Formats: sequence, structure tokens, C-alpha cells
Amino acid sequence: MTARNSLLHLTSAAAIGISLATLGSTAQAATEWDMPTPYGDMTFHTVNIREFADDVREATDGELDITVHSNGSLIGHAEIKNSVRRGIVPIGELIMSRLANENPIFEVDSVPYLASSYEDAQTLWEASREVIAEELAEQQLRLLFAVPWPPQGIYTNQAIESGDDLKNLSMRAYNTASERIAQLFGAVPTQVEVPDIPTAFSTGRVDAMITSPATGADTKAWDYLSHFNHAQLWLPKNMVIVSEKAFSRLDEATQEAVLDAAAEAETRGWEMSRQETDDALAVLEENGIEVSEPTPEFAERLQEVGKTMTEEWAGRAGDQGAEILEAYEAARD
Ligand code: PCA
Repeated sequence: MTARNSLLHLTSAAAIGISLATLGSTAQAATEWDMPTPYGDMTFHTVNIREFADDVREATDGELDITVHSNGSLIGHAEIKNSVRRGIVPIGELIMSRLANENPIFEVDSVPYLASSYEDAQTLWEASREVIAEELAEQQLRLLFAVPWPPQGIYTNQAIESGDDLKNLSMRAYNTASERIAQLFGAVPTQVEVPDIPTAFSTGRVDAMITSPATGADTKAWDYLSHFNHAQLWLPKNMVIVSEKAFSRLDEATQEAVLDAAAEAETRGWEMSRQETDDALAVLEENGIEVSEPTPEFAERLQEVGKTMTEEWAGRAGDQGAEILEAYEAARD
């Protein structure tokens, strides 16, 4: 199911806190968790996370009640990770590559053409998951699950014949990789969060963007753009993290329910993402966006840029990066 075609789930602006539920004659404290997420209710990631919360609630008979606050409504994307780390909220979602400034291994999924199919993205995830989870564990954060966005492409207002067509465009970006690729094409990158995309275009702050068919459809890209180049650069992942402190306060059965629901959410999310790629491309076309593959000339430039960025990343990511690449190449052979 995509939320795009269904009624929006609207959450009330719930206050943060723990409420006491009285069950029968014994007063028992049900744990309530507020969970900030950066993307809107139409986004398949949000739909998947709400299902995760429902699964946990059901498996624990309401003992753990997770309220999802989507669209950056409780905490903005930039603050979600530190809010979980500081215990302001117990759990949250963010895009993994947002942590690239802490450690380049968090952006291994945003290196152009390193893994640009679902199959390769899955292999890369298997090769990188442990190192990434360990890195988070050092900050008392537990990685619960990660789900990729559909492959990233480029939205513009004219067909892209060659890389030169991107020169001087003001290009909306969301992580260091999307910034860097814009720079390498001579465009000017500007960081804009998804909820701010429509305003950024309507006020003329940006005139092109790098993102997925999913986010283009969710933000109604056809209102301000005409072309989508399905360049399939990379599949960046969102991850759900929980603070180890909050997790360790749960009893064993509840911990298990969370881990089981997380494993299911990961499997389901990858499936939803694949399906979303086809669905969202169709939505773009239905609404008049011209969808095309890169021309041979543009494809060649993209490959070159990908090679440059792979080298740059490997240089930054040191031994940990080399370990991931080695495991990835070995699994692909
Ligand atoms: N949507 C998010 C991240 C990648 C994607 O497809 C965004 O555009 O910010």
C-alpha cells in the first residue's frame, strides 16, 4: 500500500512524556515512546514505521506504545540523531548519510554507481551493517533497521543531453554526496529538507534537484519541474536508531518484540521500496513529468564522476572503508 492513495494518517501533536495506564486492579506503567521521523505521511518509509509501531504495540499488548511524529514535526531532521543520543527521545529515524561528517562509512550507500541496483545495495548493506552498527554502539545507539530509498536521479526543467546542461543550475541536495555531484557538474548545491522542497522551488531558491522518484512524487515535482533523469546513482538508506539506555529499560520480552518487529520492518521496507520505484515513476509520468534514462554522453560523464567520488570516498574512509569494500567485492564475486 502506498499512503499516497489512501487517507493520511494524522497524528495529534502529542505531548512528550510517560503516562500511566491502569490495567485491572494492578497499576502498571505502559511505556510510551515518542518517535520523530523526518519525512511526510505519504512516504513509504513513514508507512513502514507506523506498521512497525503497530506491530510492537500488538506484540506487547500495549506495554510499549510508540507514537510516530512524522515530517520533522517533533524534531527537525538535523537534530534527530543527537536527540536520541541525549535521551530527549528514545527512538528516531534519519537518513544514514547525514552522519557522513562524523564518519564517511555512514555514506557508503551514497557513492555513485558503487551499488545502484537493489541487489547490490543489499549486498553492500550486508557488507557494511556490522561496522556501522558498531560505530553507533560507541555512542550508546542501537541500530534497529535500515531501508533504502529508490535509486536517485535528477529532476530538471529541461532534458539533459550532456553534463553541461547542469552547469550553473541551483541544485537542491540533501547529503554531502548529492552536494559533491552537483559541484562536479558545475552546479551550485543547496541543502533543502524534503518538507521545504515546494517552497524552495516556488521562491526560486533552487531549479533542479537530486532525489528519488518517491520524493519527487511525494512533493508533487510536476508543479515546478518537467523532467526526471532516472540516472540510478545510488540507493541511500534511512535508519531507525534507539538509545541503548531506553532499550535496556525494557523487559526482555519487550526487547525481543522490538527486535522482531524491526527485522520484519527491514524486510518489508526493502520490498516496499522496490514497489515504490515502479509506482512513483508511473505517478510522475501520469502527471506529465518526462522520465528518461541518461543519454550515452551523459552516462559516460556520470560514470567518470562516480569514479572520482568513489576514490574520494575510499581516501576518506580509511581502514574501515577498505574493510567494507573488500567484503562487498568478495560477496559480489
Ligand atoms: N528522498 C530523500 C532522501 C533520498 C530520497 O529519495 C530526500 O530527497 O531528501
